[in-house]
Amino acid sequence: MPTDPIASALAALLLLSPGMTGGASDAASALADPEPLPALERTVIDGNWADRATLTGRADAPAGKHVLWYRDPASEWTEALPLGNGRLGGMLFGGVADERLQLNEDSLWDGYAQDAGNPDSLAALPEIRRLLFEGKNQAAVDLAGKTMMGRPTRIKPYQSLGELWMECPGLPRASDYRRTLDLDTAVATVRYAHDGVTYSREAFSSAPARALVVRFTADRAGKIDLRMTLKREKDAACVAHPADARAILLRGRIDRKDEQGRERGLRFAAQVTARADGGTVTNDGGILTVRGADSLTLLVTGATDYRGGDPEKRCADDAAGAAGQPYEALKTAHVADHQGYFRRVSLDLGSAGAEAEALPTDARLARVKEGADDPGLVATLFQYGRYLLIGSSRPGDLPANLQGIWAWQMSPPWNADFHTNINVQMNYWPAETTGLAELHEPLFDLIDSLIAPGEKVAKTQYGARGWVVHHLTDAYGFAAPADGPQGIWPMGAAWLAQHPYEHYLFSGDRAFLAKRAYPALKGAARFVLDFLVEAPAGTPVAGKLVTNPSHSPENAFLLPDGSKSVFTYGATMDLMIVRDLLENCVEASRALGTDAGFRAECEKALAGIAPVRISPKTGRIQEWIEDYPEADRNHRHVSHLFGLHPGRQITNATPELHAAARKVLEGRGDGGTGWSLAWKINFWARLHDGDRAYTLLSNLLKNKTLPNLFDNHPPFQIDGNFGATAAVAEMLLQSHVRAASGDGFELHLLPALPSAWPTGRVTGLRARGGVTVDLSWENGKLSEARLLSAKGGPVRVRLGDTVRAVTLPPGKPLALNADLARAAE
Ligand code: FUC
Repeated sequence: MPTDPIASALAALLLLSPGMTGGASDAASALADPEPLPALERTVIDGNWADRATLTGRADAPAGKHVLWYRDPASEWTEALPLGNGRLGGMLFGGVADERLQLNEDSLWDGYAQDAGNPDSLAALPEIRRLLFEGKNQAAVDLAGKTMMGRPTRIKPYQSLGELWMECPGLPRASDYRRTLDLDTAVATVRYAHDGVTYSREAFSSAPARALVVRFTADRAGKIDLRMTLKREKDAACVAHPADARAILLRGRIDRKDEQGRERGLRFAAQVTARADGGTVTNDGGILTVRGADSLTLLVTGATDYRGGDPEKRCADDAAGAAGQPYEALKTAHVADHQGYFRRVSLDLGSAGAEAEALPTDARLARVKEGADDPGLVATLFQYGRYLLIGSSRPGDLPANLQGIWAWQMSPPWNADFHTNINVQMNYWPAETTGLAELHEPLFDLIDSLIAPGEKVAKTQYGARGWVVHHLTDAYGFAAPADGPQGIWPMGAAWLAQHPYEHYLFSGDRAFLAKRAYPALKGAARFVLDFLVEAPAGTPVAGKLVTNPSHSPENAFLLPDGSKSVFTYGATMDLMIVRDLLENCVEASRALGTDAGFRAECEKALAGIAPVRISPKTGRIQEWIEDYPEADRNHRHVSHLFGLHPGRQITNATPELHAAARKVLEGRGDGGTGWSLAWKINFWARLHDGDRAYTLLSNLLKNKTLPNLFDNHPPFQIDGNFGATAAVAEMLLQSHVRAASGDGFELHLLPALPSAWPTGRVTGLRARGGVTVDLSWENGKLSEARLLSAKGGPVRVRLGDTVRAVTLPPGKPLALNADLARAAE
């Protein structure tokens, strides 16, 4: 008989209930285990994790092009591997003796809908504006702080759903351990050997099955033994499922009351259903024990009542749906669904050699940190951003938040919210260009859901038409200024509205433009038109239209008396966002042949907006109307280059601004936080400087990438992943410039190809105007471009200084050679 308490408890159970499968109540009485179960001894959930098994031996590299893999289980959350079906997320640690699957559901947000607009704002606004125009910034901050902040001033966080903790007591040691995540299949695996038996595990989060699936197998019968329970730091308890002997249920409700003392917290649930082949499954008050199984499939479901319904019923229904299919069918459907998105784009940037490519991902990353190039790893990072968007943003779900859907805390950094002064937008930069346009939809839904609450705040706080959002929002329509004075940034809606318009530019979908994009644009523009004011005499832009109050996201400047301020009027970013928005409104209303009066209003404002200013001292685009020195020269936000990216005001056609933008970037330097670096790579790509873009991309990989390739702001923040993916696409293909004639776009091929990628190939990139582009190049020169447009039509194609007008046949690829001439068929 084994002597340790777990093993003896398991052995006792085996003796007491031979051959029993799934008799929960019998099992409960049979499991007379006086010892505390080690799986329950872990009471503290934190970012770290220790697998108690001792590992020996060295596993071989797995097959596959874009596979993350490791020779150890994760010991920190940012080493675990993310799985997601858009809604249901899991972080798999891959332990041998102790396994952890941390769970998320995308709607599990603390808080509730409330009208946070501050009614004191409207009366104070004229005075705040006067103070700012007169340079009395601190007095303006004080007054705005008292009158403009939302009520409440803070939102509540997105939270972890819970954790599935598993324990495999018979596995104190293992050899040849390996865990992997194949981006092409979206399946994670764990494999190791012990005592002559090879154990394997596979896990994925399936969109078709609405469930996370974890499968345990061994190459010898009867070898699967484990216990498991669901945990959550607060507001929930795990019980035996009342209706399913082989399931455990985490039931919870967020403890949140409104001012009247009414319970407003979401209800939520997670369910784990065990399906064993052979052996026994017993269920003891929230602990499932599997003993002697040949194989085991766990179906993990999760739900909240954010969209109504009963979460426990939803979990049970989803589990029942998944349980009706054999494991292989679940896996096949999942892989097909994932690949339907993932395989639209392929990328090959060259290789650092077979030896480097055979290293585990963490070792490859370490090699890059030491200065080595690894184009294969860059391609994997690019694809990882796409993988993460497929995993965190499916139609019908909430958009990817600051951590996608993956967050282990009850209060993650920055609430894992939707930050609207760069971050949530950055999440969606790769959506259109890398062939994932449908995954943009959750952002459009969020935008639609913000219009009504945004209209209330626009009216209450500014007496304006239209809708406004400030620097962040949550899942409940928060639209007022939050946190502190940096939250008084009424440009969130104006920026967000760029996204549905871009979707139209890429898709050409006029019905979408009319129904979804135009209403969002028009409402955001109405707010802006009412918010703009004329700068008074005595200011550098007297008589011109400016925003007020205003600030350049999160950056401070030094006033002549040496004091610091964040508050001003007409910050450059505001003016660029406003211009972008109004120009998009003009284009959209023309395309729809509608709203001539409103169009004229936009055009009039466009003619009056204060111009972007270039500092006579530094030659840089000024961040503010006055040429203030910035308080932090390397500040992470480079807001005053909005017009370079994601806007399209600064191009080759504006050489002075182009040069002044470059000077801004030189000034800010080649470092930065994760997303900041990602943004700068996009900027350098738009400046057509591939080598500089590559330097920053290398810096991102070296300094801001965690072992599981999550971007490290720090801490982990997913926008840097999405921004990096978008940037690589932007280095290979751009289409934001309008063709010189007609209303088509210029497809700029390899606009920022770095010398580090002399030979490569990309397929499936998307350009505005609905064109799919495949490119191959050798020795830094284009070999062939293939352009495919469903509708066909004229486009301009640019390669360096060569520009050719071509007409694409509908639905048939057109191949161009290195001279942009039609390639021989
Ligand atoms: C922006 C940044 C912060 C952080 C936060 C979530 O406001 O300035 O650095 O990334 O978003």
